[in-house]
Amino acid sequence: MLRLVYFPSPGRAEAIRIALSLSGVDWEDVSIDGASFQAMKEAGQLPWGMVPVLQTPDGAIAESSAILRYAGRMAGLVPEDPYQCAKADEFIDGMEPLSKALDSTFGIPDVDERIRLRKEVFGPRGKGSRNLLLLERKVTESETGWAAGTDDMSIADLKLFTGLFGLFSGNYDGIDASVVSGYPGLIDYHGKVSTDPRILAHYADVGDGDIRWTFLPGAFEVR
Ligand SMILES: N[C@@H](CCC(=O)N[C@@H](CS)C(=O)NCC(=O)O)C(=O)O
Repeated sequence: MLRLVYFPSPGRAEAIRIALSLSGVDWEDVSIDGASFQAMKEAGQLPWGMVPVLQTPDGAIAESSAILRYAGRMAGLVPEDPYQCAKADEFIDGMEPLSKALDSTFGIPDVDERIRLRKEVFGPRGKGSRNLLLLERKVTESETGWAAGTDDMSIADLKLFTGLFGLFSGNYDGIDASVVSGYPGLIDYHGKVSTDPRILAHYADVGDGDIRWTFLPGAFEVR
């Protein structure tokens, strides 16, 4: 039995959750709060002092991308071809600046200041906007439409789809779904992944009011 430990939000665990579900292995989605996080940290159960962590019979694995590669292999979402595998890895590592663009806004206690900084990140010259443009170019240039140009959906798609569109659920003050409307290539990509039968089945029970609404088909199409 594998146990994935994270906060209840999609965040850095969502791609792993999809991979574990698609793999068919026996796994448990363990949601923790701040107090349990501290307790686990103090008990030395978090290899790098952070979550997500995957508890396996061999020991705990940390770092969301490492866990995604592990779970993705079981789900058949790591390409066997070495070049395609490396391109998927490249994409995953290349996405880190998008997370970093927001990192500095998380520790800001004042909500107005937090909102101001985040609007700047996704403003005309913000780091977030630059990253969205780059990601849009990547998916538009992909011959297969999959993020890393792989023959089939890969772990890079799980990371991009959840890591990018999850930012616009309303869970983060100052960032809303209207940002995505400026990137038609990303909306097309959202359509490709969200309507893939594997992804559709995974989110079959999710409704419009759920924090995961951004993963449903049509989420960013103008209504
Ligand atoms: N590079 C790590 C970053 C993990 C990370 O930032 N985790 C956050 C939650 S999203 C965390 O554990 N924060 C609590 C803390 O740092 O005290 C990964 O990708 O897994």
